Amino acid sequence: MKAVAIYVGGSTKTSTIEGISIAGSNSQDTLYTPTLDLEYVINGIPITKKEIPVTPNGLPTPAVITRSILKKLNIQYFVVDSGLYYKLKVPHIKIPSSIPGENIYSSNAFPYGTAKNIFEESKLLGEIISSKQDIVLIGESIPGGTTTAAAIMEALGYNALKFISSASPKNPRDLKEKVISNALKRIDPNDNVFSIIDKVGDPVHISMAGIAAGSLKNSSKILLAGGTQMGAVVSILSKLNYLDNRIKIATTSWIAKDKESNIFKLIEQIDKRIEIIVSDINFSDAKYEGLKLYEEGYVKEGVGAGGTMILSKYLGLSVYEIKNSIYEEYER
Ligand code: AAM
Repeated sequence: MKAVAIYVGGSTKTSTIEGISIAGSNSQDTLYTPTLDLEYVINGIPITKKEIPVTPNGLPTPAVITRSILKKLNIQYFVVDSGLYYKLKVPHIKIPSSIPGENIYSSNAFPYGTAKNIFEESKLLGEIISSKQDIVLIGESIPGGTTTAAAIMEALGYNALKFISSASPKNPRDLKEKVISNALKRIDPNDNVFSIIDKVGDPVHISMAGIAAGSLKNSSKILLAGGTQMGAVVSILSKLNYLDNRIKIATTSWIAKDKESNIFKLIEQIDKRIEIIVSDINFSDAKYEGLKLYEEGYVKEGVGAGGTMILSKYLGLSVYEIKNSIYEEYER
């Protein structure tokens, strides 16, 4: 079984709204997080700032899980800039038309036409990277992504706000509702999938949808590696008629058991047949407080952590080996 993994990072200025995201040590730092996440995946140490992204209470990014496992696997992996606010200082793939998304509370995410270009370019990328690969894994890092994902889904006609997750154990749902309801005022009946993303979306979910659509050309399994945000990717694919049973969601146990969100109810509205694969890794026996807190709903998912753990099992790693590699990396 041959697999390739690709991690897409991008920014939405929505993440700088005070209190909306803890994927960064403060609201302005959320714009650094995806860049540092992807630099860390490739280089082991972020370069743009020499620090691993942390939440305000000091919990490290789930990229720690992703990198520790990738080091043990014999597969190729790439990172993608789809609208990062800070440029990557490691080798990467750039989606040419991608730009950071504006704050959707107050303005459209992009100039008209941007989302379509991001989708088409990402689809080409999917066609290329999936060549000779059985499995394509697509992960994400976009602070504020749960908010823009919910806005995309609501604009496409689904109930997302009440099911969407958060990097925080205390989901700031009222704030999200305020942002999303203001954003949705700009939607009109003539909008299509792409103009909806231009208005209330972000550069990452549309890129993931494009890569998944392109990967259908070659691969038998496409793992959308993420939590409730994958609802936005699947709903985009569904509306564009690309949904296929080879496209699956791969997530963590912390998302699956989250009391503040419901990935199953979120996804079944789009299509009951979409498979959600849940990792069986838990950190209840971890020595490190930062990992133990995942069990209490902090962080939960990101940078393809759940999907990467699931992929590593397909490729032969045992639960023991997976956990050990995460604990080793954490100690480092
Ligand atoms: C990415 N980097 C992260 C992180 N994520 N570092 C720490 N914690 C996380 N959860 P929200 O919408 O609440 O900001 O959650 C989405 C973000 O959380 C995404 O960037 C995702 O990859 C994850």
